[in-house]
Amino acid sequence: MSSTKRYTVTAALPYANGPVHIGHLAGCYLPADIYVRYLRQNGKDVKFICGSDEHGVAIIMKAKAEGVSPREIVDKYHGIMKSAFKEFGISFDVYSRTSKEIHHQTASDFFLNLYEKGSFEEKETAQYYDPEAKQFLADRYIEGTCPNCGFENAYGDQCENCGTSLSPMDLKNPRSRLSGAQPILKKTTHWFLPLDHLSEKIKAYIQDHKDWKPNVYGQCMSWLDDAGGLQARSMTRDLDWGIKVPLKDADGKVLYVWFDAPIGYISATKELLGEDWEKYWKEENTELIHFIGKDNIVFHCIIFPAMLMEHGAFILPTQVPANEFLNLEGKKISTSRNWAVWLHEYLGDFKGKQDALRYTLCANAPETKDNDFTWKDFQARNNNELVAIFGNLVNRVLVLMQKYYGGEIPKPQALTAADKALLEMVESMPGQVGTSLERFRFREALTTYMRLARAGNKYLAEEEPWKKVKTDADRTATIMYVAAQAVAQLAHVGEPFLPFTASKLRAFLGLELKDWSSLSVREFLLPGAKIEKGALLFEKVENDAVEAQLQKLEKSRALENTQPKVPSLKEEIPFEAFTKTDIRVGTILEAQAVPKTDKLLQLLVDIGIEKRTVVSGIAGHYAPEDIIGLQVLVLTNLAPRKIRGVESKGMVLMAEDAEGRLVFTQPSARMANGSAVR
Ligand code: B3M
Ligand code: ZN
Repeated sequence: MSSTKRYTVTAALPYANGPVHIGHLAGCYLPADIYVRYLRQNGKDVKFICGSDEHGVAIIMKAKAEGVSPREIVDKYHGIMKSAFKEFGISFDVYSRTSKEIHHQTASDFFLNLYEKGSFEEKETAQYYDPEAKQFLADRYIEGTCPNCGFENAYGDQCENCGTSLSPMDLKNPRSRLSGAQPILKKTTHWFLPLDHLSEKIKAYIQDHKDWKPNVYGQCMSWLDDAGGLQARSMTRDLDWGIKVPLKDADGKVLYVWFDAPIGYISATKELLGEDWEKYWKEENTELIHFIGKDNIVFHCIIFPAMLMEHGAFILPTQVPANEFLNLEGKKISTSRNWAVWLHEYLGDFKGKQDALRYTLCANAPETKDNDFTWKDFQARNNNELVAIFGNLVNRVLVLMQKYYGGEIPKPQALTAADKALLEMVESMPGQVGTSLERFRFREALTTYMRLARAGNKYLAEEEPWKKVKTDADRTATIMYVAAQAVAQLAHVGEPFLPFTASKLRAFLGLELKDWSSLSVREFLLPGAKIEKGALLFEKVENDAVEAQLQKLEKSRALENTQPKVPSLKEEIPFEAFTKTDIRVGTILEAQAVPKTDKLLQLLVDIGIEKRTVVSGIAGHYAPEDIIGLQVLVLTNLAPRKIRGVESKGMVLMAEDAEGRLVFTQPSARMANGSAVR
């Protein structure tokens, strides 16, 4: 075993069911790329691993929506994502895909390894099944209300609103996304990873990583401390798209996508390195670092480590720097509502401006809380920071250097306090930026970096070499020399953040890419060195470009508003079915909150024939004191139900809009209680 430290850095495998948008970039790909470029530049042995996640219900649903096969979907989006990442400068060493043979093999072997060890619990359980579509409803096939945050469109595996990982049984009001039908329960056999039995080990592992970002550590601990503790999780699914369960009698069953996807990191490493892959996954001196978004925390911090522990041959993740979410113009990014900035479209609309987006996304990275991307901010960051500060400094230095010295760095004379202060900043900046990066504080790192550009700009403005050149040749030479050192340092340390700009700038200055520890001021732009006159590094983003983007979003918003928001019609029923319902006019006599709930009111309703107790989920919409005396419609022959200990006989009929607002349905004139509705 060699003792050189290695880094295996992964970025979450994006589902190949749509193109990449800025939320993905800010969440994990950009910080991962900055981090990896930093390590590489500093001579570290690092492999940057990613690829498309091509299994799971997310893919099948998209295929259904587009009316094509899952295979066509993954081929299409894998291609789009791969080339967009590349053009944006995300410098993966490998961008693989989970439909590859090498991955199927690796994932099957992993499953069999655990199976043969007896790690799995084979269990027959009742699972949701769609009686109309005739299939089991795993993960994203099912939708319902999140038990954690109340979001109504949470998936069976996860709530995309609050990030909680779920299982279908956790959902309230479950419904099939295939047919809209109420699912029924049906028995099926699956293989479960007994997280419950592993929870002590997992807890010890997490507690060993108090250095993780607080949002990550906190989410893990709340998972572990959650009332029920960790639950065994099924690692297989009843689906026909995915990696076949490699066992006899497992027809129609595939590996759970969250079982196979993280193994995709391993398969991709194999694809990249051949036999050498093992060093990056098995040797203790390797740091395994997963860059992800917050919705993937539990899978990378608990489930995947549990799989690796059970397998036994692998190292465990040492860092999981997860970001929060990026919003767009104040609204949650949404693929289905086309509320997004798609990377491939940005690259088409803003040719050659990769660094402007990289800069804005890093400066606004949702590192500790959700953050917002706005086009106005993008424009301001580009025009007021990149153009007016960074670009201006570089341009002045290059132009004046040509003008005064034919592009040859002059020899400095005695240094003033201001010269020394700027040179000190030049010297100390890489170390400070590095410290921030090693703590995954990308915004802080970028701020420190830009501080040098600001200081250089200010220095030139104060020293005014363009005036001194007429009277004081020595002083002018010193100023220009000092300013050139700042520009050179920006070219070196800018590589991870602004790789396109940094490389252009290094070319103008005739500099090689260097290790940051060797960036001692008096070494890189020595007097006598020749530099080019260069060209502008950044262009302004004009108002009409921003307007065009805002209009694009406006179209999505308008489209959304024209789309029917009301629920689709239920299936036809015979007239007799309707005549069975007994709906009456009633008057609310009493109303009170049901204790320890925030949704329920207990009502006493006079329905003419008798007074009924009805429990109604309207507490969020009406205050009890406001509804006494109202006439309402009541379904009176509904079988009684006990709700939170209160027997409810009947149902008050409400109208509900797309936002979930509830209002009473009422007769349009006062009627005698007990009047029938027909
Ligand atoms: N494809 C989920 C996601 O895109 C998933 C990540 C897999 S990482 C192993 O949010
Ligand atoms: Zn939720």
